[in-house]
Amino acid sequence: MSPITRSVALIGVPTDIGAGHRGSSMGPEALRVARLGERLAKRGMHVVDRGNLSGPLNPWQPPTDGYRHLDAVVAWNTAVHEAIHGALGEGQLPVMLGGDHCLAIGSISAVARHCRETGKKLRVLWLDAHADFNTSQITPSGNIHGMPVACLCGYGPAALTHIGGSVPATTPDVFRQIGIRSVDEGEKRFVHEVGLDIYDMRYIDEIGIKAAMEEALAGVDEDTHLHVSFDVDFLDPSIAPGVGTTVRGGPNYREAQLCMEMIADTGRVGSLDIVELNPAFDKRNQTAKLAVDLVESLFGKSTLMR
Ligand code: NNH
Ligand code: MN
Ligand code: MN
Ligand code: MN
Repeated sequence: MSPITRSVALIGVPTDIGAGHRGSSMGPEALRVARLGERLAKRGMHVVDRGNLSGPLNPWQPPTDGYRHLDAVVAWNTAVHEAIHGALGEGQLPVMLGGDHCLAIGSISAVARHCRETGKKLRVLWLDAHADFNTSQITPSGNIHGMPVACLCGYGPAALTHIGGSVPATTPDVFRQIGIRSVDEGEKRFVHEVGLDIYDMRYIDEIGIKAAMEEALAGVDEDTHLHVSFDVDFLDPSIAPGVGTTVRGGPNYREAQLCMEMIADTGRVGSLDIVELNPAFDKRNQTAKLAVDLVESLFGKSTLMR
């Protein structure tokens, strides 16, 4: 029942191949330096650090046909898909240490495949300042870390939408996006068209994080596999400066902590991405330490005295 007895696999993916700034390739090591593994082990989890996946270096080229580094993004995500699917098959709870958010194409397609094989219902909590629902037609940047949710829903280049076999890997209704406050023009129209369930910061400010999380978690039951895709730029930049794309007006520490605690309370977390952490923008690894602290809450560390 409780994730506390679970075996956790840490899978490092040291690349910034889909991002618009260099440096998220250093994310896995920053999380290790912040003692992610030790902290989860202290919570009673059996932690296996599987080291890092490998893939092509970042050639730092401009976009072609609306995509930057498409071939290399495919290579990294193929490796991610296999590693995450393998860990799930062994009964482990995979924690992907990114890396930029394009890698969620590989991780979530693997989780979706695992859910099809085991008959579980998938729910993805997408914690992010951004909706990541761009396509090559509407992207302002060509950066594929702005496209993973669209790719997972079948909108994207075949080489990415086909990772994991079934196309689309998943559907918009499995997603709940939380903390959103920066969506591009064309992207905004597209998320409305497909009906993505977005708990934007305006909504959270109006109804509060508690009510928003209750809505986002409604319907989660014992047959649900919860995947949390934690883009560290979800957090307000005043507490989390170590990301490439800061957006003001994000959740503060207490809101983020309650969010994580409420997810933990479901007992259904089955996989996690920690992405977009960028030590090149950080000071004294404070953002990695904060991310580790919040991931402890996600795995059951509670401030509750009752
Ligand atoms: N929406 C922008 C783009 O597509 C920025 C995406 N950046 C992110 N996403 N960090 O989470 O280029
Ligand atoms: Mn399998
Ligand atoms: Mn993102
Ligand atoms: Mn983001």
